[in-house]
Amino acid sequence: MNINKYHIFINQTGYLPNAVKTAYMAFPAEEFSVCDCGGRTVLTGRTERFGFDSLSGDTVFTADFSSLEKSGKYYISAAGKRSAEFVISEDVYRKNAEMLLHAFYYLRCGCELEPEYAGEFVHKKCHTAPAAEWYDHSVTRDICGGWHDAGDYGRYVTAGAAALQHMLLGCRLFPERFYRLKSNIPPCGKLPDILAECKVELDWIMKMQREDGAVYHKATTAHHAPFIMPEDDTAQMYLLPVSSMAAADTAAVMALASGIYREFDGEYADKLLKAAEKSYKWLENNPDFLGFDNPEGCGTGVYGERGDKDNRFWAAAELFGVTGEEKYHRDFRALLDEDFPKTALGFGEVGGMGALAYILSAGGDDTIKNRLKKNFSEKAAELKSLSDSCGYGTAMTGRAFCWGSNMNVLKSAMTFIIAAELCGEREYIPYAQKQLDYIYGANALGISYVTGAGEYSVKYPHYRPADADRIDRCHEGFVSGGANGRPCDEKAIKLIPEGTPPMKCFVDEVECYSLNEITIYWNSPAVFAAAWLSE
Ligand code: 9MR
Ligand code: ZN
Repeated sequence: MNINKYHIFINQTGYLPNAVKTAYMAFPAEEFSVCDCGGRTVLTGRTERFGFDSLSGDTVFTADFSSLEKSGKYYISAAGKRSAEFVISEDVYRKNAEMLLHAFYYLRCGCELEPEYAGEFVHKKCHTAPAAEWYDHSVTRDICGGWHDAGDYGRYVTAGAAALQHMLLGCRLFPERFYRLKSNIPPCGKLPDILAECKVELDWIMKMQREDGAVYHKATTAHHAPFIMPEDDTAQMYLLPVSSMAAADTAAVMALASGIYREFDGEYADKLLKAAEKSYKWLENNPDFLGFDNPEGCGTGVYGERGDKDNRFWAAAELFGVTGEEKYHRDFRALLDEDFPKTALGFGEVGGMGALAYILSAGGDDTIKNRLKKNFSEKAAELKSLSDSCGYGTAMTGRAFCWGSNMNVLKSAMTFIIAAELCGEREYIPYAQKQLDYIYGANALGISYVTGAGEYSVKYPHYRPADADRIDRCHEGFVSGGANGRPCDEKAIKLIPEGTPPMKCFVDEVECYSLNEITIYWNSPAVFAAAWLSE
């Protein structure tokens, strides 16, 4: 059991010296003090009564200790209760970002994880056998590589493309911050670590691309493996049917990547661009939506979508950005007034990714660019008012506490950063940081949702190797899915009493996949936000 002995909730990994710093408590206290770890009081202040917060069911009091800027290790106390320890330091977020990035190494498939890079969390080569098409087993392919998606060992193209987009967008916008991240992974030519890690997934997606440019939606066994190590999961691997979302996301992310890798490796950049054009050609020849649902007998993740217009929009925007060709511009404009959110940065909704690609393109129409930026401004304003009306400062509605709610928190952080950087609205910077504070422990349960980050952090994520490796602890750097007001796995339903406020619908239990799983696209927006805050 993972029990919190603290009652004052803070970002347990710490704060940048000049950051806004808030501690939260769900008990009345008039005064608080900040102590250094020798127990000396370094700051005292009065708390503020926030009042009732409906997302947590708490009456919240806050303590603002922003004026403390001196580097060091501290804790907070009030009314005889205290917080976990935290630091104030210039490099907290660089470290956080590196830890989050290194988690992707543990998810690598098809290769051995070596002690030099994985410490004790090694495993042998996994999932190396060729995969067979679901409907025609005589068609087989080598699709070795990529990242395991999550707690399961499936590999899904649209999920991979979203995770790549978050990290590659960061590289595109803030190359210095992202390229200096060190992740302790095998070196790969001259590539910065983040690009070396992303190349693993890019190479795999290229293997999922058919000769005609169509892309298999996913590669999984028929059902999720039991809790065994990946190398012991030797059931037949299948290639599930192609989808137009997979083709469009492939075109988009390959085009985005080709622009980024060109600086380091022209040949690889050409290969990426060819792959992008090939899938785009397939999309042109196949204008109708080709969705995905599991065929009978397949029980792994679906990643279905109700349309592909936003995926095609993203693909056209990235290809326009990297080639400047008018035909992509025309396709992009033709989709502009379609009804899908133009700020969405998810794995199912990718309209925001298309908007960003267009905003960042060298050509393009300024009127359209301004309109797309305005959408992000408006979205940030909406999120700011949610954050202001939440006792714990998180930009969430009750509904947003769904399976993988932490992705919603982290996407809000991304939106605040985008509004600050691309629309010049610097007032959103503290709001971006507050979302990370929530993730790292400033929430109603006082838990840090990143494994190994902070004294009271998630220890038992739903992640097969963590349970199967016989090592007592999980390695660090995984973002847990987080609180879910509509838990749907058996154990969570049993453990979470009916009527629990959404922010408190969480338990750190390995069986609870609808609360405590991990995935690549929950880590990736965290890498984006943490790396951005690293400077
Ligand atoms: O992250 C997905 C979540 O938003 C959905 O509600 C859920 C149910 O469809 O599926 C999640 O994705 C899972 C995927 O299907 C398989 N790999 C693990 C993913 C994370 O739980
Ligand atoms: Zn594997």
